[in-house]
Amino acid sequence: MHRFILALAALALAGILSAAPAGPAFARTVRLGIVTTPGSAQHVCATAFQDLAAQRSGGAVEVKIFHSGTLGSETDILRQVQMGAVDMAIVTLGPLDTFVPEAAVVGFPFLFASPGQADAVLDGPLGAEILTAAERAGFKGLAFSENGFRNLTNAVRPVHTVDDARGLKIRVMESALDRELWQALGANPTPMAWPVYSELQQGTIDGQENPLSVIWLYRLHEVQPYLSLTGHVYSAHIGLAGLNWWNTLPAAEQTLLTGALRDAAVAQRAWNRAAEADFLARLRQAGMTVDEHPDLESFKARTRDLRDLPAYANPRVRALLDRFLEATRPTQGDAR
Ligand code: EAX
Repeated sequence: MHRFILALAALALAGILSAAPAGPAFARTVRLGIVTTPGSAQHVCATAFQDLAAQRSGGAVEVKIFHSGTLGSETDILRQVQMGAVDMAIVTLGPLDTFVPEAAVVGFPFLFASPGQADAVLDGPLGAEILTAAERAGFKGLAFSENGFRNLTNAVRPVHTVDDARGLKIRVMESALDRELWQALGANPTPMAWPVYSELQQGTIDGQENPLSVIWLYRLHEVQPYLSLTGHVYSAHIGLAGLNWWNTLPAAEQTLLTGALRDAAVAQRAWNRAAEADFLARLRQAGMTVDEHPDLESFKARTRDLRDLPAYANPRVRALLDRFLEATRPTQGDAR
């Protein structure tokens, strides 16, 4: 009997060892799409994922990153993942709301008071509901990494209060919510795929909004003199896979990829936050006029009834929004 148990233990150990990096049982190339260039927040997460997946599979999993618009816009990338032409993607949550209306919940203005609160909610059961909702559109939602809090830039005038943004032609993501939001704020939103440097340069649009890392990386300071640290929306990235493709993977590979992507996301968020002050300093040095303390109350006053926007009209989405608002409610009365 003893010997039998020992033999079983030895077998189990051998099993563990054979799953260890020394002896990969499978080889796979995973095609992953992002719209942005090397150095971007998406790319930092993608390369961390690539490294972890290779390490943990003993080199069996090779993640191939398609970046810099080679697959088209984020909307195009999502379509390709849905159809199985690309296996995985890391995209901004904004464009996902066309496919998965629940995604619009995260883009509610002034929802999260801090990055830590965003992590707690998105890594918890509420975030998991968005990942699950993505399955209805043919995506396996896996992890949230981040773009960061979005800030407004423009070429016309300094924006201190919401009224200063009135009538500005602002490029927004291809997202129903963002168009509705900027309309409600009194601007003139124009949905466009990223990037938009030449449109800004030519004056087709007056402004845009993005985290500081994006503004710096895409050299928007060259064509946008004014930056207001509005931080109006927390912009999450989502790492996802095509559901049909995902379902063909053995459970062990699914676990490996999920763990690698989640750990990559945690590392990427830390990187992104540590880098932000540096990006602000660079943008200032490059000559941007920065309003560090715009009148956010004026923006918030306009955003109170945003729960009634069409982007939240679906009762399922509205109910989820209310739970997100409840989970992030400021302790001192409801500032929203
Ligand atoms: O990730 O489209 C956007 O504004 C995104 O934030 C951009 O692709 C950078």
